[in-house]
Amino acid sequence: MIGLACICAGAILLGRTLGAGVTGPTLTVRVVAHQWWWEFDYPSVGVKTSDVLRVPSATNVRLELASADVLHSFWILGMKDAVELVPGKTRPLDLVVKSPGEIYGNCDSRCGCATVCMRFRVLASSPGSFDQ
Ligand SMILES: [Cu+2]
Repeated sequence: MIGLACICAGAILLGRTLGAGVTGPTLTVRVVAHQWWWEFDYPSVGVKTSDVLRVPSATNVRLELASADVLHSFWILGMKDAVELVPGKTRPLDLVVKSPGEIYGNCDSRCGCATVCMRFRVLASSPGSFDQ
């Protein structure tokens, strides 16, 4: 099941139905929540980052959300509801950041750190800059 969320401030679009001009996923990122950090794995390029999700803007990015240990949740500023992450299950979520910029994200479940230590940033750059 693909999580659904809202459009906020024209910055992000999440959900099953994509906006006009946006095609299917062109980049897949495995997102794994750990106590208490985020792992972002880009298998197509063999790169992993922690606590920073880098994406090209105006591009459909498929996030494969998972938890490595306990119950977490994935939320980005602008999403109506967080996506609950249950250990052992993977949940896909399509993300389109419409324009370059920075958005904050968080885990808002009670995984043991009262959300303070599971913040992350989404850094969107133009597709040309992202490829470099
Ligand atoms: Cu958490």
